[in-house]
This record gives sequence, structure tokens and C-alpha cells, in this order.
Amino acid sequence: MNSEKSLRTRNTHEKKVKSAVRKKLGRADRTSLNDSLDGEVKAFLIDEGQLHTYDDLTKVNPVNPTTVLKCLQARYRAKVFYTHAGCTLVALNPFQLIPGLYSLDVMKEYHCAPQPTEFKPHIFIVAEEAYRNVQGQVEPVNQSLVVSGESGAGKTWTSRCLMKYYATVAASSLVKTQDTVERLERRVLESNPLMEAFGNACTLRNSNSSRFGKYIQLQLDRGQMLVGASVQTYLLEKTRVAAQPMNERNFHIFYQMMKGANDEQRKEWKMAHGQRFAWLPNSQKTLEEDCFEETVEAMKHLGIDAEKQGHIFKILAGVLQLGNVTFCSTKNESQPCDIEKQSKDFVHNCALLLCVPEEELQTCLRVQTLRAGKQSALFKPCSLANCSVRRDCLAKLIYAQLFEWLVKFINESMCAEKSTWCNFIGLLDVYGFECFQLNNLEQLCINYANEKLQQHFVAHYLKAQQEEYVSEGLEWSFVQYQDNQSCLDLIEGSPMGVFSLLNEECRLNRASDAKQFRVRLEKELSDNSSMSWDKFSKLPHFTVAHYAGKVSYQIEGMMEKNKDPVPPELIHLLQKSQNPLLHQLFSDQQTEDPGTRGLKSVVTVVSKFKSSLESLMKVLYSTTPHYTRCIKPNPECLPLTFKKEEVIMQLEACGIVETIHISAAGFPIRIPYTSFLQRYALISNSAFIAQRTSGNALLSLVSVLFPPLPSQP
Ligand code: AOV
Ligand code: MG
Repeated sequence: MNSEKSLRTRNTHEKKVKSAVRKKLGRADRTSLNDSLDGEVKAFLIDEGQLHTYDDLTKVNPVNPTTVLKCLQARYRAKVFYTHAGCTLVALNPFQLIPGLYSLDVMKEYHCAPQPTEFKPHIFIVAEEAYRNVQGQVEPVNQSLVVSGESGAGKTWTSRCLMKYYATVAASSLVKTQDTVERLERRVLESNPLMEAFGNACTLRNSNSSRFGKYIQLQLDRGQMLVGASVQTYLLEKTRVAAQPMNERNFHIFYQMMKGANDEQRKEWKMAHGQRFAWLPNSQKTLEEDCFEETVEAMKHLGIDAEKQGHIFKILAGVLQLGNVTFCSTKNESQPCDIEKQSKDFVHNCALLLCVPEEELQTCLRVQTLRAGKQSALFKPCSLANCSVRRDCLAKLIYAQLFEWLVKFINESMCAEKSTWCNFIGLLDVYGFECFQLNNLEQLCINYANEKLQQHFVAHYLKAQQEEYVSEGLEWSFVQYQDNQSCLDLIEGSPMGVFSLLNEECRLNRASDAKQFRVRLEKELSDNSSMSWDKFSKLPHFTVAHYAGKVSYQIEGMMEKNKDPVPPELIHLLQKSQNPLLHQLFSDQQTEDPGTRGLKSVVTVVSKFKSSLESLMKVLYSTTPHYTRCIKPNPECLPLTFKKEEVIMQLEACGIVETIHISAAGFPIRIPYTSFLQRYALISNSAFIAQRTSGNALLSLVSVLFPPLPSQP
């Protein structure tokens, strides 16, 4: 391509800048400006064969989805997986181990470089930038690394890389000689496999899908050394314990036990070889994640001793037995359902493993206790369907509580005393955007969390940067971007939003009718452009246009999931457990009086989730964020396979193109005005300097070197 041709293809902004500058070039200082322009022109001249060399997408020209896609594809083909996109880093998932990409030497290179940004784009640049930013220009600032992307895009992998980076660079060799510190780094790293064993599962989209969200704060002392960590988790998808979607699996830990137990453990846990468990589908699939030893090792390092481990595994084994318990109705309706003959052993084993009285376990699965005043109680046999609901509820209750305990234990093991740390770097890894054939409350919450993060990104970068240009008095035509406020209003709006209406329905505690709720939603929310309905669908549902795509949610079962009722009898039963850990998990649990249940103060799942996300957002807004957008290059998770349609959808959904556009059309270099003056004052017009109080570097460069021409007579 010759320069004439390339000049013709430049986008409007570049044309404007260059012609404005050329006009002013009729005067002095031609040479220096020519140098800087030549730099820019060269960038436009690079041909398609060189696309893989573009480290920053702001350099592609013109910036549009096609060119950005081409560039990323060229880089992926050249096995270059990271690319800057203005303020964000795009990470393409190779779905294959890339030797040496995350080695200790590479970490050191980025950490020791005077200017890491001069190196190839890498997740370690983001890590290092955040690490250096902690010190701040005026005072220390906490940092957040927000990793987003759809399910299977590589968020958890990326946050693991980041943790390894900090555990390496923030641990000086001097401190490392002390035994305690060495153990701390190990604990921080070991918290990953442990939490993943209990909180991750194989789904249709990712064989190691996080079924909970987490925000880890790495605590740094004054000398920027890692002295501790704490983790906050969000909404574990506990329904998976008792019901696994087709072709998906339960949480990894169950398969790990099943595959990794020794003979003695098998006997104790009633897990004979070849034993079939209803709640362990697809166990023939062998995954990398099925490594029991790794989990046990992590437990050991985090301080969970052999005795406690024994308690944990017995509880989990008890849950598996419970899954095999089935019921059948009796002829006499006033009698409770029977436990099916072939299930008798399972219910016996379950009671044995959970260390609860068998008789009582059997009763509370099949009979509801209705309190009549303080002293007396009525017993009502449960319907067949209800017996299964109670069985599943017991499993979910135990698992969720155990997970919570585990997180608390991990925190106690890693967290530093408040007086020893002063700043933190937070790593956010939540479940990615999900759209299955059937979506329910779990997906609504997951996708809502992703909407909140998208809003944070939009507010922080797209909005804030453009507003800054305006406030600095720079000439700027606003770049349009997709604002997801209407979708958020639809979900979290009060008093009229999906969550509020759902809560209201739950509070009324009437026999939940999905159709009725669907009518209510239509009546109250059909004005919102993000809401729609598929007229031909037979099942009651509603469709939300999320920033990442449309998702239809089934209404059936949503109310029950939101109420998440726990029969008090189940808690009473677990409080009687002789397993010290299980007993501890429920010892201080309050049970509601069934007489007043459901009337006023039900804390629903969505209310809890919403408020935990709001606290997270507050923390995020108080820190300096760094964004990494993980992209899943193909839905089948195939190594080194780039499917354009998949990638373009994700790029568009997360507004990458707009981000690049703003960065490219905007001013890529910003130097504080005082530093700028120090450097260029010599060649400037002194009157002009006095006028300006702040400014953007590129514009300042042009303006200072070439003050406006005097008006023509
Ligand atoms: P996710 O966290 O974004 O999905 P993961 O981090 O679990 O996705 O990544 C999915 C899989 O992609 C991993 O198990 C790895 O096999 C592979 N992978 C990701 N990043 C890399 C990389 N940089 N190098 C090599 N392989 C990689 V979810 O948790 O489902 O939203 O809820
Ligand atoms: Mg994940």
C-alpha cells in the first residue's frame, strides 16, 4: 500500500487531527510534528499480513468489528493470545497449555521491567500495573482486577494466573525464608483447588465451570508484600447437589471421592466400586479436575486436619446416600409415604454417615410438623412429590452450609490481622453469562451479576472517559455505546422490577401459580424494552435482552427457588448429629416457627444476592479497576480453534469495539499538565501556558507547539 492510498482510508477522526495539524504546519516546528505523524501513518500502512503484530487494537484502522476480529484472528493463528484494547486487555482462550507462557521467568521479566507495557501484551502487564498503582501518585489506592467473559472463556484460569503472579512477586526472597510467610503464599494458592473442588462442576459449556462467584482480596503491607488474603463468595448454585441438568455433573468433590478413595475409605463411606448414585451422573467422564489427592493436599495446607477431613467426607458420603432414597405412596392417604424397599439400605447408610437417628430421618423426610401453639404439634403426611422435595432440601441445606464453613475456614487460615496490612488488590471471578435451553432463577442471578459488572465497566470507562474530555473542554463527539441501564431497571427496579415482583409473590405466600406471575410481569413490565415474550412458547416464561444476548427464563419453580423454604424439622434433625462438624454447622441456626412462616420477613434468594452484589459494587467503585475480557473462541472448547461468529458476538456484547473506538478516537497518551510543561515548556508560547490549567497530552502537544493562527485581517 502506498501512503496516498492509506491516507484515503483513514477514519474521520484521524483525518481531522492530521489536517488540522497540517494547516498549522505552514509555520515552524515542522520536523518534530512530522516525526510524530510519521509514527501514526506507519501504523496505518501495515498490511493485513502484519495484522498479528498489532499489540493494541486501537491501532487497527478503521476500528470496526470486522477489522478487530481479523486482527484477533491473525494473532490467535500466530499463537498470540493477549491483545490490548485501550484500557482493557483481551484474552483469547487457547484451550491448550502454552509452554512457558506463565513461567517464573516470564513473571520476573514483567515484574522487573522499567516499563512492562513495552513488553508483549500479557495478563502479567495488568497484574504489574495494578501492583505498581497501589502506591498511587498521592496516596495508596486499592486495586481491583475485574475478569469477565462468558462461561468457559477463561476467567478462573486468569485469576489463578494473577494469584500465582502476586504470590511470586509480592513475596520477597528475604521474607520467604521465614517459614510462616512461605506457608501463607501456599495457602493462598491452595485455596483455589479446594474451593473449585466444592464449588465447580462440569457443565455443557465448561468442564470446570465455577458455580459460585468470588472476590479475593490480596492483602499487602506497607512494603507491598503479600501478608494475607480474604475471600468473599457469592451465591453457590446449591440446587446442583440434588439435580444436575442433562449431560452435566454434580460438584467435582463427589467424583473425586468416588474415584480417589482407598479401600478403607470406601468401606467407611459406603462407596463400593461400581456403586451407582443417582446424584452422580456422567461419572464415567474422567476430568483433570477429578484429582482427590490435590484436594486433600490443599486441605492439609490450609489447616484442615485428618480428623476434620474425615467429618467432611462422611457428610458428603451421607448426602450421596440420601440421593438414592426414593418413596412410594401408601394405600391409606392418612399414612405417610413409604420409603421404597430398595432404598432402605440407603436411608440406613445415610443416617449412619450423617450420625443422625435413622427413625427421625425417615420421619422428617415424610411428615410435616405443624405447630399448634407452644406445646402441641400436628403431624401431616407429605405428598409423594413433597417427600422428594424435602430430601433434596436436606441435601442442599447440608452442602451449602458446608461450603460456607469451608470458605470461613479458608479465610481464617489466610486472613492477616488488620493492623498488618494496609492495601489490597482484589480479584473478581464470577460465573460467566449463561444461556441454556432451560434457564431459571440461577441463570437470572448469574446474568444479573454480569449485567452489574458491565454497568461498572460502562460507568467507569466509557462514560467517565468521555465526560472527562468534555470537562477538559476538548472538542469531542460522543461515541455511542450500549448502556444496559434499562435491563438493570427491569431486573432490580423497585417497586416494579422482576426481583421485586418475585419477592412480592413470595411474600404473599399464595399457592404459586406461574401463569399468574407471568400475567403480572406482562402487566407491569411490558413497557421496558428489554422485556419480551415468545408468543408461541407453551411454558410460562419471560425473555430478557441482556447486553450479551437474549435469555428466556422459565417461571415454573422460580417462586419456590426464591423462597428456598427449609422445614424446621430438618434443622432440628441435623442439630442432633453426632458428627461434630455437622452439628457445628447447624448449632446456631434459628428455625422459623412454621405458624408464621412465609408472612413477612422472608429473606429471599434474590434479595440476599442483590444486597451482596451491591456491597461488592461499593468495593469495586472504591478501587481502581483493571479490566480483562476473556473471549471463548469456540463453543466446543477445542484447542486453537477460532470461530468468527462466536468471537464477534462476544466482542459486540461486551462493547469491546466501542471501547477501542473511544481509546482510538480519543487521546491515547495522557500526561499530567505539570509533567507536560516540564518537558515541553521550552518550545512553547509562554502566554499560552499560563492560560491552561490541565489538559490532554496529545491535544496539548498540538496546541502548544502550534498555537492558533492569528485571525486573518
Ligand atoms: P470461566 O471461569 O470463564 O468459565 P475457565 O477459566 O474455567 O472459564 O476456563 C475454561 C477452560 O479453558 C479451562 O479449564 C482451561 O482448560 C482453558 N483455559 C482457559 N484459559 C486458558 C489459558 N490461558 N491457557 C490454557 N488453557 C486455558 V465459568 O467458571 O463456566 O463462567 O461459570
Ligand atoms: Mg470460572
